[in-house]
Amino acid sequence: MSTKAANTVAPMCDYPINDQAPTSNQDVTRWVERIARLCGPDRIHWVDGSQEENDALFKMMVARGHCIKLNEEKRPNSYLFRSDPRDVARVESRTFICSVSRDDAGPTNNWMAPEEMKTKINAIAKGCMKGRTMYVIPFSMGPIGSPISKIGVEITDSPYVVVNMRIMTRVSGKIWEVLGDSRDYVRCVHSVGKPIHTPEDDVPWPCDPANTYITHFPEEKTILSIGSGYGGNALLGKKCFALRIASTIARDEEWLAEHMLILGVKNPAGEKTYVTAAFPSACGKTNFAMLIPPKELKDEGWEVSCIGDDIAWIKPGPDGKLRAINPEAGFFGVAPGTSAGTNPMAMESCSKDTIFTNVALTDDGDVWWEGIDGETPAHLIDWKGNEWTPETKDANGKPVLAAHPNSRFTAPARNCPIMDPEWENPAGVEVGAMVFGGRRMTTIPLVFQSFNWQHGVYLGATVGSEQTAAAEGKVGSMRRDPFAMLPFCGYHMGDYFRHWLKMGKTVNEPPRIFHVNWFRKTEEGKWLWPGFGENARVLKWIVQRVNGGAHASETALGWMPRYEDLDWSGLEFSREDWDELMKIDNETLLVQTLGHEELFLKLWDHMPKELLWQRDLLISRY
Ligand code: TSX
Ligand code: MN
Repeated sequence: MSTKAANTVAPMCDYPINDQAPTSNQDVTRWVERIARLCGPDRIHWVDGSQEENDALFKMMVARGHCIKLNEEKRPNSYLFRSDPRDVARVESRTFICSVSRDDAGPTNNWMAPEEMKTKINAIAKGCMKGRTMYVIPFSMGPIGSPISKIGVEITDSPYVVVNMRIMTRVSGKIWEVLGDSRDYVRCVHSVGKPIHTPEDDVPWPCDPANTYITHFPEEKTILSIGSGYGGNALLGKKCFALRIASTIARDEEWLAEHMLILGVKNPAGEKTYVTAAFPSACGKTNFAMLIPPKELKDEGWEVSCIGDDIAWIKPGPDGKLRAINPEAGFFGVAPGTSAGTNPMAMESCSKDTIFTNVALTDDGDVWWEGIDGETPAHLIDWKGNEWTPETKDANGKPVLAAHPNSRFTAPARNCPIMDPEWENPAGVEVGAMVFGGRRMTTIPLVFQSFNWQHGVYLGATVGSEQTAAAEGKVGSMRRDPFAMLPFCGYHMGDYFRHWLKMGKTVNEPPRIFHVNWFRKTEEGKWLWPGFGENARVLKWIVQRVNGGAHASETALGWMPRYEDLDWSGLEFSREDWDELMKIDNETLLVQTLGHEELFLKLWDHMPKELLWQRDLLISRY
């Protein structure tokens, strides 16, 4: 099926809504009919994921001035979108978990009673798609038909969402066959919240910041999002489904839906160990997911491959060991800071077939952002569509950024040269190690291993990161972000900790858990660790530990490598620097540990006592 006129129907819902439906699933068709009657789109388009359909959507968006086609020689099959300047990021203050019980959502989520929220949203959504096409997108999170995968259907009035979903998830008419008459799919409804009444309403990036709501109904596996067209607010398969809704499903079905990258490490003997890792934002998760080891380690036969850079669904396999899949099919990466130096594989991934949002445009029709390779061009069009030179200043005399700090590339995973051969294996890959980390300028050493699963869960529960200028919040202040899931857990964080503790018991040989910190500085403020590709040396020690092949010394924090336990070939790194990088200062650590209390107290009535005991044991070791 392609975008032929027969796929569309006449305005204002006085038309037969489901005459073109490619499925006879009545749960789907009745739901689509109900949403169409509420939102009043001019026509309905059942998305089939075909190339012709995709081409037609881009052609339409270019013609309407929604996006720019980039230079076909420099950036084949790629497009640039500029958002409304008010719609550039997820909005946590407008993100709600609407579970029946307020206690279920916990104190770290916004909550509203489901019926109250639906009444509120129905009022805003009435006629909100007037003048627009309503797209119905069938998609699979994970390989189509895999037992670990889950089906979603997103209704949206944003063609930008349709083309992004086609990269980030598996969008296909085949989904209807897999779904059959089942009601087991996640219902996602999205609208930019800006009907077209007059031609002036047809702006390139419609949105309604004053009436934006991103809402989740875990008991009904439903997501309602209105008012924003941006990333995590609108591409509902990602944070809303694969993390917030999936975390509640995982709690009930005894698996884990995590904000984790997945990578593979191959040793010279050809043995693969898979590692998952959770870091708060601005720690370089995508860079780590696609890391290129230094030449000397490559020459020894070490290889790193990528399974995913953001989300891991982790379930016990037939042998009781944990196996992970990447439910996504693409990367929605932050552009600024990405370069051949920091992440050559991401640069390769977005070299073609990519949607860019809020980056700058060069005179020759390519893209540019702060931190990309090469000289800064003398002239650009910035992310707001304004003329830009390196001298451009704002009203306060401050230099203007050409790309928004949260500007993005949406690139297909298949473009990444180091995708692991198993990345689409429906059975997933066996997880050998799990890594937690944060951006910690002081106190926390480069790497240590937990004593056991429960201690590892404590490490995950106490993850914290110091704020950079890029993030909101005071620079340098500590933000706790347990398991990097604080904004993405669809239920009470204390219950989530308990679920993790329980998984360690139900699983055969749980993965080993590690903590890393690439960001420690000297007292003079110099980076102690070169990071990036050199992190492969730490990865090597981690997988050797998993496979019983490396030494570690017991410390108060956990098992730590000695200088001689890391492979230093090709890197000059002195014993003195190592000692400073790995230094444990009991007095400072004690104060830090007391800082863990703040979050624990907030969650106190759901806090598993095991974690309080872990804290006491930790203190007793200082
Ligand atoms: O992504 C990063 N990683 C992980 C890479 C696999 N970043 C960037 C974070 C912002 C998204 C890092 N920044 C890392 C890191 O390991 N380390 C640092 C800190 C650092 C920055 C620059 C240098 C060294 C360390 N440069 C020089 O020393 C020359
Ligand atoms: Mn993420």
